[in-house]
Amino acid sequence: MTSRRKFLKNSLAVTAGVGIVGASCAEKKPTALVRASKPKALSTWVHGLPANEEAMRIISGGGSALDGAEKGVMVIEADPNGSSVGIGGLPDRDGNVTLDACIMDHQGNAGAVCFLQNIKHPIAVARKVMEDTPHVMLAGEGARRFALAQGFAEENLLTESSKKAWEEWLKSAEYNPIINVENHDTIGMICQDAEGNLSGSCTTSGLAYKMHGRVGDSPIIGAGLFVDNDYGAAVATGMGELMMKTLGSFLVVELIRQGASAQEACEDAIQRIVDKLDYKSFQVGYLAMDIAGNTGAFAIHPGFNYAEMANGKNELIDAKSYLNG
Ligand code: SD4
Repeated sequence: MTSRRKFLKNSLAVTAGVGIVGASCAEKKPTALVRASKPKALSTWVHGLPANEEAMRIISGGGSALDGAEKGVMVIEADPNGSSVGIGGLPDRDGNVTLDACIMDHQGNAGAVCFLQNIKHPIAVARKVMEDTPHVMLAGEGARRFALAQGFAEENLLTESSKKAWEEWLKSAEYNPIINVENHDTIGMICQDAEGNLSGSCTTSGLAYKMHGRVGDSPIIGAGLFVDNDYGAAVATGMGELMMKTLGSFLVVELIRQGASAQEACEDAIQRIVDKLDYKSFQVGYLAMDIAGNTGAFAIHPGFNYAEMANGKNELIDAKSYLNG
């Protein structure tokens, strides 16, 4: 990695030099990556397996990466047994299920909802925000009203088992939001379609027993998800505050743009958290894919896994981590 770091430093110096003669730093960088044209789906945690199946069913049938990324995670949003996404999500400390989601397509379009209540499919609402409004994000009551106007049904998302878990938590009501792998899992997904285009999605009920009104990284473009169809895409899971402070998913994609592999980019973005923030009691996991279909994943702690599906094979893979148990 040392030589690549040197490369990054040099390329920054070159960019700075070019800046003096007036070239834009937003100029497209040359890349050695050759765009793949085989459908692929990548998503966080074990629930990524069924999400990938659905996404690949769509993409393999000629659907777009955007449709795959939306419909794939909707399977998990609709599952009442999942306690971290959509219906059945663990509530905030006052007993309200509040949902966050965002979506981004290959043209750089983005949509998001945050602090949304009583609507089971925040990802579909986020897509409507992207496609049917001039905005990127709608929050809370405004997002709920928009969803209702778009024909989404209102429903109670607090299932009996999530209510029971919350009531159990209330006995101590200890507000100590430590995310670890067994208690909370967002689904973030990256899809590539047969044309080689990338799209991504991210959806969650957020940190369990969070303060009412708390919004994490998952609906924030650049923190929970970022797609640059010229280079790659990244999603994040874990303690959202850490990704928000480092704009982690944007950082991963930017590092790919600067010449890092998807794996190196995820490792560097975790390193950025380690260098700057109090990281030891928190989990963060990044998952990335470049336009050539190369994947990368890295976490702070062991335990982060992800599902990768291509060529009819859907596999659960353990990510490497900065700390080793
Ligand atoms: C959040 N990042 O709300 C989400 C939670 C999560 O695995 O990803 N958990 O901070």
